Amino acid sequence: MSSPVQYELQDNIGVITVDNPPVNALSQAVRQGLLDAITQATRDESDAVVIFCAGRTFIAGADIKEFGKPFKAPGLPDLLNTIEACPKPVIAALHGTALGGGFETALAAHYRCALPSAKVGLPEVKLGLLPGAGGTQRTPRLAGVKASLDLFVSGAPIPAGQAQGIGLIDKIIDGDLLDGALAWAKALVSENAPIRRSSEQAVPDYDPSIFDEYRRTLAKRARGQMAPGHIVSAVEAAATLPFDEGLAVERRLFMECMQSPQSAGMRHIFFAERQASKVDGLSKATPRRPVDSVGVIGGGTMGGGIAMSFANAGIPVTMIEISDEALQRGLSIVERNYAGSVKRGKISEEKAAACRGLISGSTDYAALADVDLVIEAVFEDPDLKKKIFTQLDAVCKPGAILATNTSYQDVDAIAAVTARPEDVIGMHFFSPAHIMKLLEVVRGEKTADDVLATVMALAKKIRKVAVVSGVCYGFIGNRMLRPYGKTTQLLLLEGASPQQVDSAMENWGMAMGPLRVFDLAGLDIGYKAREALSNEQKGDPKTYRVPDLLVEAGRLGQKSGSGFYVYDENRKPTPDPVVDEMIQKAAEELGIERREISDDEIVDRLVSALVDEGRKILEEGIAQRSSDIDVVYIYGYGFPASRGGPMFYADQQ
Ligand code: 3H9
Repeated sequence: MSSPVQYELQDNIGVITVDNPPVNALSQAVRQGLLDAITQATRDESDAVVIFCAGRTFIAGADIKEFGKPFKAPGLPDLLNTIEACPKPVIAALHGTALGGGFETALAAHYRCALPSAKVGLPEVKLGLLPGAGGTQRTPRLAGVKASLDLFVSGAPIPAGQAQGIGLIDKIIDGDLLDGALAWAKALVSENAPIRRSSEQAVPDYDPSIFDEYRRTLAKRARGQMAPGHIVSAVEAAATLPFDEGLAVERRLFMECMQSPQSAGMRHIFFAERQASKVDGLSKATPRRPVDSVGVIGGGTMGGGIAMSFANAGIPVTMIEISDEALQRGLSIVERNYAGSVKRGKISEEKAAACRGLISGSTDYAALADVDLVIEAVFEDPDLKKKIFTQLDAVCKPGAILATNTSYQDVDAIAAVTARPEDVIGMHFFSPAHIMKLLEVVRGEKTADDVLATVMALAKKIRKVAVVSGVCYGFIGNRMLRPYGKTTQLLLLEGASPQQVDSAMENWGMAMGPLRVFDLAGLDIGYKAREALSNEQKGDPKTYRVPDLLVEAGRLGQKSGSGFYVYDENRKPTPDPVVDEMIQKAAEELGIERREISDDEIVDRLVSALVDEGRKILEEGIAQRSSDIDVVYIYGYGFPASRGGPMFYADQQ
């Protein structure tokens, strides 16, 4: 089998080319190939060595598929020490995304150049890891302690220009990368430029209190996570120990992370997210319809967020509302959101203006005659939705995709009011839609394959993580939320307080406890939905007695200043003894004897409620695969990524 690493001499420069599609990950064969090539370059007549990659990117990291499998030499840290020890200048030439072990390879080279479009980063923290091939020891020696901590703790890649500004890249090359790198290598040789090993440099001065400062911040921000704290310790070792000793500390901390269930969960999610974009039985060759313009019906919070998601990807949007007044209100929400993003430094003023300029409005459905995709985002009234789809069927051009953003309703029933059910699909966004990454794509019974393929590809373009769901009440996410919510209510009646339930779940890792979520969403929403149901559909009255009492007392959640908690003007929740009394009284009336409930029992029963429903969803074929359910809960419901999602967690248990 031919090696994924080639070596050749070009005008006395040894060129090492890594060619391991799709992202040049450092598989065992690549590591071995790099070792062989650098050994050859050390011995031959080359004056300098360039490490370059074929394809769309420089090395994007260690091969994550090899993690958790038996180790095969050469190890990456040893390989990088060998590269750094090379007696001839080694130049790394970067394009695409040089990430993790890939960027660590570049840091072991003596000089680094990059295309202006390249990005570099150490994203290991997103896999529950820390840079484990010398990255935590070499980066601080080049960029200082603070910049390194920021890079490792956020895991976010930075553009080559910014990396140059902090000393991680030496030269930006415009034009052809390999030509530029070869010319620079020759210039370095003719100048007799020194061999600059990052391991031999001293860490620039820093304030020693920085480590405790980061530990304090991370204890709150990354509660319960192992990798961020270990990153701080590894950088502290870089700053205080000789290179070899620091490297040993990094190795120990990396292995602890690697063997932790947290990293296993996060690695599972990495692959689950990519797997979710694949639709079983749909060939890659399925044609896609062009989507160059979009209509959004409804200018509420949801409609506005959806419009922004498309505008942010450069796709023009027409927003439809029933009156000029409602339209202006919708457009001004969009305006406010963009202004907020500019203020928080998330986007530049120019970019915000350009995106805002892509969103226009109308009160006339005729404005949708030429759009390629329409998304209906009005409130959850099945009759209203059907009326809208009848109108869309009348005005939209043939081949336009007609999508509903419903959270619960029957997509097939909506499609049935049109003469083109094959063009109808569900696109369930999560609020705020311009920020939340999850998109449930609901495949109706008659949805055409090319419509599904188009929407899945479009999701990627608007930077969403898409998961396919079949039609059922609440699809994957909200359907699982029902037993979770019901179990929460039972726990209250049986003896837990709202704050105990919330803090048990938050300490376990949920972004927000269930009662704070209910208060945020508004208790009146569930109340109204229940009004439309028969007693049989509503189920056991114990599972909704307390929220009903709260709504009837005018406590609708955050929007009315009180719900399960009372809220101050900053929306800070405080427990309310009135609610405790209400729960106690309801328990007495329902004949429930209250008892002490442990935090473990709370977590166990709530997670089991999710998992049991998830299992049914899988059995019924609503979800394609168990990992899709995990993706829905991580990206849409604040489930901790370090637990790998409810189904992965259940498997681990
Ligand atoms: C590390 O380096 C540890 C070291 O510090 C220490 C070691 C001792 N391995 O995302 P895409 C696959 S930890 C294996 O759709 P894009 C991916 O599964 C690593 N496979 O493309 C997918 O496969 P498929 C640190 C990988 O263009 C295909 O490539 N590095 C890896 O949207 C395309 O991926 C990272 O964490 C990998 N490392 O984005 C970087 N990476 O087609 C992780 C990707 O079968 N990678 N695949 O579904 C990324 O962030 C993105 O993939 C990247 C490209 C930005 C590179």
